[in-house]
Amino acid sequence: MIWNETKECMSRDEIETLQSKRLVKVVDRVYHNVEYYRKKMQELGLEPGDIHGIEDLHRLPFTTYEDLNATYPFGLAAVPNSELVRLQASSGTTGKPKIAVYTRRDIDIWSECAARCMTMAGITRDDIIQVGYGYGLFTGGLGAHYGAEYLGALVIPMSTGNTQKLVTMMVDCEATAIACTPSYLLHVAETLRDQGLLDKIKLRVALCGAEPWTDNMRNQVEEMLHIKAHDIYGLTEILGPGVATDCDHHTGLHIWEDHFLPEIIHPETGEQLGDGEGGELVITTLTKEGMPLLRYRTKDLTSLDKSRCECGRTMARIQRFKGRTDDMLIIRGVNVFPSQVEAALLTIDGTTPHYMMVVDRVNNEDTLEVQVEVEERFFSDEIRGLEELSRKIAKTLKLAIGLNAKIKLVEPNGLEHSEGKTKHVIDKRKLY
Ligand code: DLL
Repeated sequence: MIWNETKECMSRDEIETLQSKRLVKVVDRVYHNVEYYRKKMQELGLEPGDIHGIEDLHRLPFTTYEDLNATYPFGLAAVPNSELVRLQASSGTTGKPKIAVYTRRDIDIWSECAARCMTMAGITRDDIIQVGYGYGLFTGGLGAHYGAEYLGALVIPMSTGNTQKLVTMMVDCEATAIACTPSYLLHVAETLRDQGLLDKIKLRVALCGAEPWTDNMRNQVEEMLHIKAHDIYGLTEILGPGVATDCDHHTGLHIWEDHFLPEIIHPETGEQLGDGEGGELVITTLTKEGMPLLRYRTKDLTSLDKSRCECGRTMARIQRFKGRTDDMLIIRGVNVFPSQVEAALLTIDGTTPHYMMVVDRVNNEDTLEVQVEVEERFFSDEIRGLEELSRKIAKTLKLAIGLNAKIKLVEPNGLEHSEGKTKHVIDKRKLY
């Protein structure tokens, strides 16, 4: 094991000294290895020697999604391709995914961070854990998988898409832990209940994240399944799952500050805000080799609590997320931007740019209906024309956003056309 509890309980001074040392190093590394950062720093009249520690953090440039897009795919890599061993990605606004690349050491640190989160949730090498996040470009599956293996737990790589198999194996293999999105866990719980299997499971802990959820949802799954459920946060650009998680006290998510330097800024002015003040979470990676990021703007709205937690840990706690500064939706754990739907619709002959995404939660599963205005001729045509168009739209959207959507075709002017900022999303999900 590379970590121990002492590290998680370092004094604030010790944490900040370590962060300062690592910040100086990472700034030097990106300045010399990433042309994009060198130029950004030069524009600000900065040289690596100007950054002495975390007190100088505010002088460094931000990194945004637009920077990732401008350097897509490998422009922010700080090592040659021969040193990279993995690429992961998640949706971006324009159809260009957000890419992250990792060296072998990055994968080791990621695994350690994910394993630390599992340890905080009480998962040990004696557990049998089902990973119910998607495997592939999405970081959830592989991130949780490597973390659990690092810990020494027995991993069942279920991935998503086959709930029946998941519940059958949960019973047969006596799984004691699960990692999946909270909404999927609720769906799994209902499936177990409907099949009369609730008293046949050995599950005792769940580690859920990738989407916002509430204490009410936590209570609901904990009561239904007689387990304890923990929250895990992360994002592709920074790592994947394993950036932060909550301890048994559930008073925020401890962020691994030895690897990630968090700040809260005012989303409009960019000004650094103090402990407890609400704003946008910004993270600087302190140890990443493949794609280190300076002051990455996560667009997640929250605040930080740096006081010592009742559990004894001193690493700052990310408070409940209040939303995002952009229009990204998370549907069944998949990140979706309305602009992706719009771009996909525009490739189909006969559609118009007027559409509405209706997101709901039925039986604890997210649903997506896309209402699209189509040209008049389809309505005067045979019904087959409409059906074909619906199928085509569903297929195109599945390719573009990775989700099955119910398609509802609407006659011209059937949707509200606003004169101001057009609304393209009705999100009926209640985070109760
Ligand atoms: O969702 C990584 C992950 C996988 C985290 C599995 C936890 C478990 P992305 O697909 O890049 O990465 O999406 C990142 O999802 O900026 C948040 O808006 C949201 N998000 C992630 N975890 C949480 C959470 C993964 N626990 C984006 N609570 C982030 C609320 C979350 N929102």
